[in-house]
Amino acid sequence: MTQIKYIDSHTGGEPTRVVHTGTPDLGNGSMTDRLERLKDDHDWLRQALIREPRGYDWLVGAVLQIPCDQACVAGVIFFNNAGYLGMCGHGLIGVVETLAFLGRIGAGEHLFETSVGVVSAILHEDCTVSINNVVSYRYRQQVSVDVPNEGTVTGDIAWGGNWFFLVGGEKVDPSNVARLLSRSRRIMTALDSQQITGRDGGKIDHVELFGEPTDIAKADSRSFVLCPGGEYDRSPCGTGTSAKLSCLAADHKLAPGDVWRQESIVGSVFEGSYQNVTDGIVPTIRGRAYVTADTSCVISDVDPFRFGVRPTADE
Ligand code: PYC
Repeated sequence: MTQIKYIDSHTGGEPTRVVHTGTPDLGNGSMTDRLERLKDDHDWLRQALIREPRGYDWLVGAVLQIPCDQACVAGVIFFNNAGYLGMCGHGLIGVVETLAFLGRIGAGEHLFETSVGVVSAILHEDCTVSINNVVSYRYRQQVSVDVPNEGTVTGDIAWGGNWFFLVGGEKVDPSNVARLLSRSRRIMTALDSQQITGRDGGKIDHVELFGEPTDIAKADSRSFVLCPGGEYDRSPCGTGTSAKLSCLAADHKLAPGDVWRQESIVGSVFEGSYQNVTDGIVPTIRGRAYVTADTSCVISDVDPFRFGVRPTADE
């Protein structure tokens, strides 16, 4: 029998499960090395926590690690139903709230090691969190893809810690979720089959559809984000908002330091801004997480479904 302790939270409606006790030994290497070790030798942890009956398809998991760099408060490895994520914006906001809940950090700036680099986060006095994401950039503009049942769809390819294909002109509304899911999945499959990738062949594993916000007094845009594993982000997506900011910057539609308010399909909002750097922008994303559970889970050797009932299609 194995016992794992984790804290659940949600950031703008999107859940994060942060494992803080009971993680297998992943060594002392970089977060990339430890991610590989988790994937190769201990994927059971991801399966047990994300698959039913303990989890569900849109849940993101995070494992806390002792960082290599003593300037960092923690190392973090993110995963979901399909595998492992380089960075996760809503997830990092959840990690900050979780560490505050555990009494490990207070208000102020904190550094985190991830598999795509060191990112900083500020826990504000009002309990909101700002993350300074990895350098983000638009890789290609106005790329066409042939999508079954639809024809040519044109969008931008941008990096925000994950690879995104960004398409405008959508009606983003909860009443439209079935259609948004079906359309974004078809776009994702078409990108893959037509070998349209990010830089160095990086797989585009997020599709972001944009439309008008519910209320222009509340937000500048509303988005629907399809994640690897076939589910959609309930939050405005931190890495997706970073990718969007890189396109706005490249198009000179948002000045450095100005605020962009990105609304999600469920109506939650992240505030984003950026600073220019040589090879792109450094996005800042601000949102709030709330703890929903403080749990110890039991993985029994005799439970036939201890590692979940089924793999997802993408696993
Ligand atoms: O907030 O960056 C994000 C994210 C990625 C996948 C789900 N959420």
